[in-house]
Amino acid sequence: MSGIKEVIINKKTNINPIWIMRQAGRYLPEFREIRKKNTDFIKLCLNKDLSAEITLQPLKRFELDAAIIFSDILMVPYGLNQKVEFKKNFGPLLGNLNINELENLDEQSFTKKLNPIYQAIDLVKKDKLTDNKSTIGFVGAPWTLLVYMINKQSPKKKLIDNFYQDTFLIKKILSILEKYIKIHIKNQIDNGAEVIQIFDSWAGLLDAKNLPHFVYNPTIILVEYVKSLNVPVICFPRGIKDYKTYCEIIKPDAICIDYETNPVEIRKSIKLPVQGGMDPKTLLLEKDDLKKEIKKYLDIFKDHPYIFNLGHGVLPETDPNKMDYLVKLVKDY
Ligand code: 1CP
Repeated sequence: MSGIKEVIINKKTNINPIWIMRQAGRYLPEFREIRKKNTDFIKLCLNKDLSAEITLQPLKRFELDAAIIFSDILMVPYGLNQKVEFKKNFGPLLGNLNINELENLDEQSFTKKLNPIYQAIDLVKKDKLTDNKSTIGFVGAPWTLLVYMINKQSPKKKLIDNFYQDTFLIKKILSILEKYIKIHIKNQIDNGAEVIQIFDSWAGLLDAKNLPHFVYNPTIILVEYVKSLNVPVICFPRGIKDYKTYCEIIKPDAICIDYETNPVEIRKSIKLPVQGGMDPKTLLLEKDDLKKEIKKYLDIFKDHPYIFNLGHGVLPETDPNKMDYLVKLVKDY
């Protein structure tokens, strides 16, 4: 059994498996080489051979315990026929939503459109590099996808003023997302994904009174669905203030924490296996300071089932040598 599953399923402590969010990506020169020649990001995600190759790139360099498939949470809106493009120096840009089109979706054409992702998972799973490792599939949580689908761009700056206005549309999108995220999860599992991570990157935008409607209720349905398929599920509700309540309500198999969350508090209040936490900016520090911070997380979670990861994606300016140093330190701890 992979280290990741030993922690999640058997609650093992002191083995410290490690994978890193965005481990396949822009900090790697071999990725940038491929990306330069493939300017259309969506097309790149739908190229099964390149997607599999990019997924495996970090495993060739570092002793990581998991492969996370090179894709994007916005492939679901794309599969739902919303226009999605990634503009240079801007980020994702989505097209208008057509409510009639949303009504006329069908399962087969969604799966057909996203099929190269599933083929890439199959390729990754069959590669020797993933022997004894976990192949991780993922989805965006309904709330985070709703944010992109209505906001049509990153809410980094802010949500559009009338974001909540069209309650009919919001309800419709959430019910469609529930159905199609499930299909996307099932397709990934059928093709070899052994763990599912649910990214709720914009959960932190909501205040406590809106969490039940937009985060808790839709996420519980997905978590129960993944569990019913006998696959472990990790949730990452980035930016929420109350991880304890989230865990009590959602009951994921493991919880991924962001870098603004106090790990000592998490260790005290949460019994579930924990993943992540360290600030991605730590990897930009000198090795001595980096080492201190890595040791801090490992010490805090020393008698707790813990998967090492960052508290958000690895930054593009990260030196791959620092990543190497990190992985070796965690392995030798
Ligand atoms: O070359 C480039 O410009 C593309 C950069 C890039 C990459 C490498 C994007 C654009 N997505 C990805 C891959 C990706 N995205 C993975 C691959 C697997 C891995 O982790 O190695 C994963 C899991 C994601 C998930 C994802 N996409 C999230 C959730 C995690 C998070 O970062 O909070 C989100 C929010 C997205 C949307 C997205 N994709 C890309 C961008 C620039 C954004 C927007 C982020 C924002 O709104 O600020």
